[in-house]
Amino acid sequence: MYKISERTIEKLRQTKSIVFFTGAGISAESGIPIFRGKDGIWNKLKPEELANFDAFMRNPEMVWEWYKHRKQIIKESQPNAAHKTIAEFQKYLPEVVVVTQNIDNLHRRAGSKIVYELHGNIERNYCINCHKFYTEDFELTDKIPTCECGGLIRPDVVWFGEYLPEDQLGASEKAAKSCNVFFVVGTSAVVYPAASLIYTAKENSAYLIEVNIEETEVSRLMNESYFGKAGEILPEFLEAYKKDCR
Ligand code: BV8
Ligand code: ZN
Repeated sequence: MYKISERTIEKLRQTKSIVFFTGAGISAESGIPIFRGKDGIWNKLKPEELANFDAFMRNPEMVWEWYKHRKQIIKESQPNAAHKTIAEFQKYLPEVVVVTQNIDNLHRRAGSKIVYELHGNIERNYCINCHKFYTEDFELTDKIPTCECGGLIRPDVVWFGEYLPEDQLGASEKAAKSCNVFFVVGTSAVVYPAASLIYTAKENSAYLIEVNIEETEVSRLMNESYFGKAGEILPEFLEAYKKDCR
């Protein structure tokens, strides 16, 4: 049981627009490994070796090996209570925006309607030559998926050194500027420009609430931090909201 503070309930009561800024930690309870920290996937493999275009051109087979592995895990995973709670908030508030760094599509699968994907979506793939898109059902059997035009097919995710999709980042910045409450859920907040949205929300004097199993480099910016699992804490916010604000 987590005690949600009176201040938080007061803020939720007054809010019209909430942004949930999420990272890999929100999908941890769905069985999807996080990136950093003791069980992070990047402990074993370095991002430089995998999540960047040069690595892909040097060794497409190895990079595809990693993404096929992650696609499999994501395919077998389900949205957890944290994703579902965020979707349920939509029943009570006029504007619930999800800004996610995750590529696992779990927010949409949980029922969230406004979802901005800053780093792409692993269920989408495209040819680097003719930009033909291949959705989830395309054959992953080949070691190196190749387009009918002969070009290499890559996952539609943002690698290090690549620009974020302008429309997603622009809409996320707009939401961070106009929301009353900005949740920061399950992110180490070390990747930019995604993490800069936290500062944008702060400058817009949104009420910042962090949900994480441990302190992060942005905990000092928060109005309140709740330490524990997102799948356990987020439902408590909704319970408190329904009890006090309905
Ligand atoms: C860019 C998609 C402009 C792929 C990802 C050199 C050249 C260019 C740029 C840079 C450079 N040096 C640095 C940069 C900037 C770089 C960056 O930020 N690097 C960092 C690491 C220092 N950024 C970029 O490159 C970006 N592009 O800047 O372009 C540009 C262009 C050209 C030239 C110059 C500039 C692109 C960044 C996007 C990279 N792609 N992913 C894929 O997923 O395969 S990043 C990757 O990290 C994921 O998207 C992930 O979501 C994201 C952030 O990590 P988190 O989500 O926070 O996950 P993490 O594991 O770190 O933390 C999990 C948290 O959850 C922890 O705090 C844990 O405590 C908590 N937790 C765990 N369990 C739970 C929990 N919390 C609650 N409940 C639980 N149960
Ligand atoms: Zn092609």
